[in-house]
Amino acid sequence: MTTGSHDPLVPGVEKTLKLGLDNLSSLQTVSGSWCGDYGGPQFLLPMYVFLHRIAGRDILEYRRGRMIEYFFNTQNPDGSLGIHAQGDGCMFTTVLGYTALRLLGLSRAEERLQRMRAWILDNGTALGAAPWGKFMLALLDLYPYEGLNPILPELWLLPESSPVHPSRLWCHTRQVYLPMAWLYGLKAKVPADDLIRELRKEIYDRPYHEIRFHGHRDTVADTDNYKPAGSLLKAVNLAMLAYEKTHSRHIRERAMALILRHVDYEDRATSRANLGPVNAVLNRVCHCFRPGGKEILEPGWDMLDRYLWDGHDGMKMNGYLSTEVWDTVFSLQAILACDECDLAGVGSHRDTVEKAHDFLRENQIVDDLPDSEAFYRHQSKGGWPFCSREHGWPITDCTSEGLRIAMALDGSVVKPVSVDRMHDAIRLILSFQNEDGGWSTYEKRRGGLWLEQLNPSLVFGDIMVDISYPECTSACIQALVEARGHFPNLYEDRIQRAVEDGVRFLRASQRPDGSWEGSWGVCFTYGTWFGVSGLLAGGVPRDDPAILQAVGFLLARQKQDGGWGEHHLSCSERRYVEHAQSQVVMTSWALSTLVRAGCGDDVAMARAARFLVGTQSPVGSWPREALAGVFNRTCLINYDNYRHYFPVLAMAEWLAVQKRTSAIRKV
Ligand code: LAN
Repeated sequence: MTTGSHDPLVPGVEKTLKLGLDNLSSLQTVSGSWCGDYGGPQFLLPMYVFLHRIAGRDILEYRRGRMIEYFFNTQNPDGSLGIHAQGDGCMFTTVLGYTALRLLGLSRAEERLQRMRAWILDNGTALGAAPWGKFMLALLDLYPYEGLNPILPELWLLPESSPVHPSRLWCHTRQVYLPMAWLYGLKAKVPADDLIRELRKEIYDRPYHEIRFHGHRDTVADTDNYKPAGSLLKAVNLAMLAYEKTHSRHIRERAMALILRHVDYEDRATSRANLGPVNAVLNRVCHCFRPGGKEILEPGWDMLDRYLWDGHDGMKMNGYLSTEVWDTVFSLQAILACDECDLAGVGSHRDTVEKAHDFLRENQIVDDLPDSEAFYRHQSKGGWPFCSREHGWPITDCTSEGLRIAMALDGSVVKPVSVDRMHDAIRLILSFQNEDGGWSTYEKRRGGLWLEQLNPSLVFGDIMVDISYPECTSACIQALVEARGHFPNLYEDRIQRAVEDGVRFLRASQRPDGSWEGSWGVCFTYGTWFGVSGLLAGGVPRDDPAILQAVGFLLARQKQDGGWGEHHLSCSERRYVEHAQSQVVMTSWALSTLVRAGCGDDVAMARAARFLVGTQSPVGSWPREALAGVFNRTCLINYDNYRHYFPVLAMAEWLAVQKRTSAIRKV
């Protein structure tokens, strides 16, 4: 099989790329961004529905219908809901989903609900829901607070030097447990009505008043018990219980007031979007229960409703305010890669690129927050968020990808990102680096790894500390190296050192089989794409054993049809689990990795390219397949636009090499 310019594969790839580019371009929104379905986690929509019950706010008729459709479309044949839309039954999400459907107006007699309820009763009832599920039920008076392990507000009063002070936690965990602690302190619940009294009969197998809930604090269904409580967590829970029974009212009041200051700060700092969907709901639940809360709630509903997504399978709550910055940087990377192989990516899509670049420029965060230290916020100035500027939380890799695009288009767009702003981004990236050489997601690592033993969620893994990740580290290395080329002499020594340390982290996190474990995509295919790209950017030569081993890892997993397919169980089981079918997005990551690594196996790469050509639809897009995004080991999330830009990016990189080598051959 030849892959030179005479091979029919090259014109086939060219045609595929042109169509893919046009399709990508047609998906751009009026604001210049790309933005996609970000559903997957199944606990979010119920939380949205619960909040409406608590706040007494109606959900529009159209939305109600589409939400019901969503639950039904993602329901498993056995009646359950998974923790994510493609997962096996999970008590946490099935009980919340069932309750949400009842709140949305469905009758218990509805066949779908009967099946759901049968699953709940067969698998241990709501008593086995993971702690976040029980907490949400408690707010509706469907589970009493004495059946919960305490979430003490007083933790916020600990000295900041304490190793368990909340400021040491990963920001998502911190911001979720913040409103939870306040609501726990208040034992907040809405008065039960007839529907709630009926529900009490439906989600348990015994009369509610006969259940000794305090004996079920640690009851958890097998389906929900990914990270079982260890002896340290159990001991801490007992100690907190003892404290809860004897706590001083005065100290509690101080803690509660402090928490509300943090809640209000987070609302202000994010234009009421809040860091993520869970604290967006819970902060609002807090407002429902505080004096004068209605005035705080009222102006914020529009922002909350931006989390809703009316998708192909119904209406869901997205996992983030939007995916705009992230989708836009990768769409632009794909378009730019087409330039590299003379496919006139930018040239033929000038307007698209200008508008997208404008969007990115306008969505860089330009200021630090006032009083940020008191509220444990790292600097923000110069950063890019995952979604849009008003959200205000900068992320290490979003900042890096944003900066890379800004530098790549500097000089070719009408209004480039200013030099000062690019310098701000570089400084911010440098400030984020950890002592181990790697980069975390939002902040520098603040807590000890041992804190994971106190993970009270049980259903998620790795939520306690923002550790260094190969993905974030790779993106930061790539950005810093390109920054060194773009701004020679700027922070030269610091960048040099940062890159060297980053490379050291990547080397140390490579697994003996040559792969890297991804944390935010499925899984080893995703991680290895970043591991290899980061090492190469950091100056590691292509014949380095680390690169060769990574290439070997991928080649050994290519399927008969030329594609790669990794199952999401890889993420929870932490070993490569093959998916029965090849997946377009994973094949794109693998192909891009091999091309960048200068893999000697032309046949393998040609087969991968042929797979991508063959799976494209007539309009230039690729099919929706298994979910390829993940967080915290167990929960998948849909990056719907990955199938639109990653195949283009990978094939364009492949084609550029084909053209270069055939040009050399001609010479
Ligand atoms: C995200 C979304 C973006 C994502 C990337 C930038 C793509 C990644 O490279 C780093 C991690 C990050 C920032 C990320 C982390 C976990 C998030 C925030 C999410 C997957 C979106 C939703 C998820 C959040 C934790 C969901 C709420 C659940 C909890 C367990 C708190």
